[in-house]
Amino acid sequence: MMNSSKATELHGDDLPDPEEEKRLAKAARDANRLPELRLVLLGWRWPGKSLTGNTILGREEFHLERASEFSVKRETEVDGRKVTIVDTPGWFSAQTTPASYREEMLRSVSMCSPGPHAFLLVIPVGMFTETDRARIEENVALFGDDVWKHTLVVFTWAEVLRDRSIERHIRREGRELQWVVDKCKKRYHVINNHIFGEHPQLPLLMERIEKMVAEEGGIFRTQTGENTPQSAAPAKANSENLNPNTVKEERDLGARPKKNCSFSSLRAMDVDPPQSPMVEGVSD
Ligand SMILES: Nc1nc2c(ncn2[C@@H]2O[C@H](COP(=O)(O)OP(=O)(O)OP(=O)(O)O)[C@@H](O)[C@H]2O)c(=O)[nH]1
Ligand SMILES: [Mg+2]
Repeated sequence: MMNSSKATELHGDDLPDPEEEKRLAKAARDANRLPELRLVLLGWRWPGKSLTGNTILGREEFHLERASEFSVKRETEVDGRKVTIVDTPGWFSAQTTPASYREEMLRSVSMCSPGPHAFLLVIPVGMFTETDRARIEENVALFGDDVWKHTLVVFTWAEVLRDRSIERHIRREGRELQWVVDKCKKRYHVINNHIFGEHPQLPLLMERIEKMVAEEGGIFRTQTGENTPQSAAPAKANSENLNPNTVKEERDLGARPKKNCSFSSLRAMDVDPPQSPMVEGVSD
């Protein structure tokens, strides 16, 4: 048992005052607070990008159960400020991303001019393979090297964790997932998409994004300084001719969690066509 003199030592003046620490942390949060937030959702097919967008916006803005070919922008006021989210077409696990999808992914940047505060790389909690890592590397690389500084992993399917911590999950999944987390400078956030509405998980995510913006000295900008797509040139020339409409979707749903679904209506109601003059406006 601790004797009284030891106890006095531990509560002495040398130790930080917890109240003071809380006050400083709040001051840092307030200093980082941004008047608006622009976010781009990235990821493979079906990890919950759209649902994550809805969770953040607190409204059913993005349609689920549809594989979108286009980037879709939605914005609404959350906690007293404008939050803009661009949802992008998910890439495939079993093949190189079609050129039209790459162009759409890149277009997401100009859809939230002058540039996103963060890319949210959506990864479901679950098995994570070398192919998953390689596809992430290949697709995120479309935005240039700097993109990693502005990317935060958002883990979905949080319920799969049960009592396990996300740190333990990352360790257990091994070096492939650790590679991704390290590329993002260990910036990650677990989101529970079953919790809709006010919940500390959202302010916490916003704070993490704001901290990242503060640490990286601003928003993401393309290397040319303009937020226009740099190049949608394919990694492999023969992928140019892939037509997403003819892709055998079920075969390509290599990403977990797998789920059978109908992709018959690829042209969702909520898409912004690439040529739309409304790219900067809300399309509703
Ligand atoms: N249980 C659970 N289901 C989720 C979670 N996130 C998404 N889902 C479900 O997974 C399915 C796919 O979610 P979406 O948000 O449409 O996924 P997506 O990444 O936008 O999919 P694509 O646009 O087709 O690439 C839907 O049925 C969601 O309800 C989650 O965290 N937990
Ligand atoms: Mg979606």
